[in-house]
Amino acid sequence: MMPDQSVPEHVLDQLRMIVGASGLITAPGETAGYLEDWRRLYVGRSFAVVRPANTDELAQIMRLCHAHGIAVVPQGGNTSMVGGATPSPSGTELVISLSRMNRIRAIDAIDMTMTVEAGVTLRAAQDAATGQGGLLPLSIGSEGSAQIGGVLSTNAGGNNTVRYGNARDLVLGLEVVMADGQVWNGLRRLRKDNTGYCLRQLFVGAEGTLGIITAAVLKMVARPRETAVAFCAVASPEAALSVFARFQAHDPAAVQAFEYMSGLGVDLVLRLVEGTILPLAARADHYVLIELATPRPNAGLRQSLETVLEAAMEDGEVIDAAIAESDAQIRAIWRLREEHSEAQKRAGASVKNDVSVPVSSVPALIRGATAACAALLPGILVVPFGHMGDGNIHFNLVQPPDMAAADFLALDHAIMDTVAEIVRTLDGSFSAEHGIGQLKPYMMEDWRGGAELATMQKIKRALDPAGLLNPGKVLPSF
Ligand code: 2HG
Ligand code: ZN
Repeated sequence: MMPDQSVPEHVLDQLRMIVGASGLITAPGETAGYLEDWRRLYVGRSFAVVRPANTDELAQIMRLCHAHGIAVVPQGGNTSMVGGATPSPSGTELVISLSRMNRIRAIDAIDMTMTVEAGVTLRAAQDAATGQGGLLPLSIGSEGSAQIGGVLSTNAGGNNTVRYGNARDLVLGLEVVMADGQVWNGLRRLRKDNTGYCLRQLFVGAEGTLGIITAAVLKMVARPRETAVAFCAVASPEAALSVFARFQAHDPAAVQAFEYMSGLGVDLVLRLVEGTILPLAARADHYVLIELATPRPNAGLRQSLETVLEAAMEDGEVIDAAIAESDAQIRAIWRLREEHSEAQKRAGASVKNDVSVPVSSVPALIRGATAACAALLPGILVVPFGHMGDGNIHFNLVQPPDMAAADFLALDHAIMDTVAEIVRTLDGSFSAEHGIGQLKPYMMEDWRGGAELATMQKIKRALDPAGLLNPGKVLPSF
């Protein structure tokens, strides 16, 4: 692709001067990977991808873009589920990749904090925390590629929300480059700091529409001394909830993850992802994965697992259970859960509903939405799974095998609306952890309209009056 005519050549020259020749990518062969989302729902265009090496370079880039009215699309690991980091097809937006800003600036085992740049992958940040005897308690399927800037900009949730909250609960400080190139250095490491509006929480979850996060101070927690993991076939969604309640009652501080999987979803993983095995004698329609962990010494977690599961078996809630005997078995059990996205991608077109309801309503969600989707399209594969312990279920639907993918995807809004209707009756949310991106702004008016959306629009106008930051994402208009 030739550079877009609306971008003067001298702007490209100035960008090159800021980041050096290797920091600016314009060759179509090399930009392609930045222009398509992980799900392959969107293919955008861009005249260039710029890769700043530090905050100062990014500030200069934003000053230049501000002066010329050039819109930008910040991008981290490009793992968005909602097209949040993909430019529009206009070709006029500059993609800013944060991946070169990948330094761990500081780590403090007394403060239990780490200061990391936006381009550090979540896994690298986790490893650094582990290296200091701590734990960065955020775990998501894409953690090998997802970068801290994107993780915070989307307020990622993941598997440990039940215990530690979402990404925003781990943020003590932020450094942000604003739309006009100003830098806000809010990299404070304070546990208490009541000094006016909590600005950092504005940028967390804003999907790069209010400013670009360049670094963050994250909280670490004590690393577990013991971990115990079980994979169980359960009799029903209600039984799954009851098992969760049993573990919460037994030792709420030890529940590190409580994940639900449908039988059909696990079938897909076993069929389509090599090296996965079911650790139980027979398949079932519903499964849960329980992880207990604690920094307490000699906590006897394995015994806790056995005690609670035996009682649940006696009451007919748990049909069969496998308790991991080694780290390898823990990893094998987690693979059955973490390969769900990949297996569903391999099974054909899918529609994702990243929804949440109060934890107590998860069974009603699973039952209600399963029946409604089956009625909408007979043969549809209903494969819900996810973070039952925090009420966030990925109510995903995979195309019937004999249907054309395009025909199935033409029904995406009908399917999403069908699930949303059930979610609404259960006082839930239409986007629990993946955000809004460009897939869901059309739902904002309906779900967040009135004072809430109007306030968001005012904030957007105040911080980015020219609409240069990640246009078309989150808000339907501003
Ligand atoms: C997960 O929990 C991710 O694995 C992805 O949030 C969910 O693929 C999905 O829908
Ligand atoms: Zn998830």
